[in-house]
Amino acid sequence: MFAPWPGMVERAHAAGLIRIEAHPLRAHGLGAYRQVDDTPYGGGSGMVLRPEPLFAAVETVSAAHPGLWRVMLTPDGEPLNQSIVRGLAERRPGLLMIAGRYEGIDDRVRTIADQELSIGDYVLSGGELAAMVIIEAVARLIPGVLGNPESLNEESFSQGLLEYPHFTRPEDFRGMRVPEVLLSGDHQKIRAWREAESRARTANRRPDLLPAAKPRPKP
Ligand code: JD2
Repeated sequence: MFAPWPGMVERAHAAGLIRIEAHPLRAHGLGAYRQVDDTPYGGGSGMVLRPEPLFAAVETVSAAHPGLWRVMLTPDGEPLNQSIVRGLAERRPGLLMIAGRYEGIDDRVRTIADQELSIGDYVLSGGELAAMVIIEAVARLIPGVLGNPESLNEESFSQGLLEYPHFTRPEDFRGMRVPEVLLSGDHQKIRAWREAESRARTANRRPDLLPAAKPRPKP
């Protein structure tokens, strides 16, 4: 069956581990042309999403699926991070994501949302891709969606650090050798090396993450 989402999300959906529905705003548009946008009060360029279609859509979906946590995607929302993603993944029965379009959304729409999120400091033309980013980040935390759940605890950001470098075969690729410690079989040494690499990489590339990083466990 066709699904506009790739790979893991599609498999999780097919396996019944997650359910995704799309509810086009147009179904709640106004008048013969099912209008969902209008010109901004106070003038200016660009169109603004009207509140009625959005409220109608949210109320319709909420009536069919009571209790969904309402997330609105917006450039001025709280910046998304893995800790927020973990919180979203625990919401039951699930999420209702509000994805607008146009140059803006009528500000009264905020009042219908439980949480306003942004996926980063750049400008998109609408909230749909942001919603898909959240779908993928959340779905992989749902039990059974990922093949190997242990990898979740080790991966990037789960300890607040960037990941250690990974290597696979061959041992020597064009003169670039796999670090000797990884071939040693000494798992305590390997763990220490990975932790040090993780910290060094975070300090070099993302020093902003370090204050929040989990302190090194005492030996
Ligand atoms: C959206 C638009 C206002 C400029 C609905 C943009 C987003 N990280 C992010 N960047 N942009 C968005 C986003 C989300 C929803 C909408 N637009 C266009 N609105 C100013 C452009 C309309 C997130 N999340």
